[in-house]
Amino acid sequence: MTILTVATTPFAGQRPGTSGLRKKVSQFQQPGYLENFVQAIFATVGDCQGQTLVLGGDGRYFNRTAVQVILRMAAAHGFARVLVGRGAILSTPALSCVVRKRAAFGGIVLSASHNPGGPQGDFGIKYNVGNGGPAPEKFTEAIYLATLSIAAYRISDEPAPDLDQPGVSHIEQMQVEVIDPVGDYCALMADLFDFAAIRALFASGFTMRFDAMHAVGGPYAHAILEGMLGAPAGTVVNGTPLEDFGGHHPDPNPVNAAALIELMFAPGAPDFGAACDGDCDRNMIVGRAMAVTPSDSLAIIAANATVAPGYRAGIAGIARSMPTSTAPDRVARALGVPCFETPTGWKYFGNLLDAGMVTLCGEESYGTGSNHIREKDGIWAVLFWLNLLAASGKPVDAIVREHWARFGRNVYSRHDYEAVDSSAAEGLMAHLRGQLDGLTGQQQRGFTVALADDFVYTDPVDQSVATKQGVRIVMTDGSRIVFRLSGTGTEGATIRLYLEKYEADLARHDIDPQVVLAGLAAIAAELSQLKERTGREHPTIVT
Ligand code: VG1
Ligand code: CO
Repeated sequence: MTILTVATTPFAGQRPGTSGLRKKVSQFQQPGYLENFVQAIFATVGDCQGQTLVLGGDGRYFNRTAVQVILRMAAAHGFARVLVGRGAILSTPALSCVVRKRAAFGGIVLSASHNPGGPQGDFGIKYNVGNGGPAPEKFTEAIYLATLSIAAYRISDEPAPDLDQPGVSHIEQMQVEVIDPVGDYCALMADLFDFAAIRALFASGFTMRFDAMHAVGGPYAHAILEGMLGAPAGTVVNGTPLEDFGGHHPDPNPVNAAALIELMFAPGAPDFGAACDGDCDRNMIVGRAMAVTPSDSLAIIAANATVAPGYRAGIAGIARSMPTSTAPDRVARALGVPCFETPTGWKYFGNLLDAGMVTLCGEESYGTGSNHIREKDGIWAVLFWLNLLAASGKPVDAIVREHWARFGRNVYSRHDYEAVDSSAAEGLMAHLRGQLDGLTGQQQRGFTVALADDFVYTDPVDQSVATKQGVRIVMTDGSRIVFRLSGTGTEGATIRLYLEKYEADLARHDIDPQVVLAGLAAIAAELSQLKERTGREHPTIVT
């Protein structure tokens, strides 16, 4: 058959954000839109001849269509082999796992993660490099540059094979191998965690609810929790991936996973609750009447890392994104290991993990992971907690409270202002930046500003520099106010305001975080002219 060279013209705005290119499905459906971006990826990665690519997505609307197009384009670019998950499915962590295990050249993930799906929803595409992790920024910028000057893309005119049948077929000379999307991943999890102990825990009557939110985590949770670990059938709910996630945001936070929270806070709640997002790289951990703050979850995992067989030798270090609370820093100090502060987005953890400088990574946005792959990993975090519950014999809330008693509590909250007018949001950030020089030493509502800057990160491994990564105002007592604009939204701008206050006093650990953080929120609103500039009285989402 024939390899076609199709003339095309550039689309504006194909710059990858925090995690790949995310747009409305309708934008991706424009003729050539997906093709242009994929051509730009293949032009940037270098010689594809004879290479192996891994391909799959979170099952949302347009996933299959995109996989078929990418297969035909990969064949036209000389790839020898593409490993594609059955049904075009691979969770983000599973793709990372397969890239590493099969020593592939790279991978393409189709997902808009926690953003809603369906014809009216969002779609996304992201390139992962040979370490299994998201392409670093210099790479994504090169892809963007390529989209600006594109004149043609190459594609085979052969149809893509049936993606629901495991096995090998061909497009042109290229092998298409439809693989079991859960196999490699499940084997890796069984290596890292004490499955015998978790199995015994479930056998003893321990109860759990895992809410897969109709997203790609369902098949993984079914296979591992109800399959390998013997949790009773029905432990996993909403476990069949739907193209529109049942009309919900597949976002595991207390607002979007309200049904799980309601169950966990009601009388007769199961012992443990958890949820993952659209592509199963995020996790929410819930105990009886307690949702665990993601920053605390990272700190607790770090403090207890050695309970899991995969981490018995201890951890080399921790990395957290800048807006994530400093709770993990306290654990790192106690363990005598470094804690790195990176910009938002998992791509910044790759070098530290590859260099063996850190073992655990996390973000406040319900993302936790380790050096086992190069993406955050929702199921991994759930299994870590199960391993910890099995090893300690304690419930979630006791583990969290004991952690606070030992290290103090970093009271934390994120306020999101979604779909704000873009120029108003840019103006707010510029206004904040303009004040930074004069803030240090200023007193505000009982706090004294110790440091005010726009976060700049120099990668300790390759010395690459990322600038303008968020405005942070740090008080002398360690309290922090952080502002940044989201790089994953598809409508207007989303302003994220992150608030943190350290509370050593045990007696104050039960006060509502919003009450504890009210003073900092007021300072943030005043300094940024939030209400005046956005017209918003309240955040859209508080987590
Ligand atoms: C958000 C989170 C960030 C996360 C990113 C991708 O980015 O804040 O921590 O890495 O989503 O996660 P932003 O730029 O919107 O704040 V996922 O699960 O959407 O791939
Ligand atoms: Co995600």
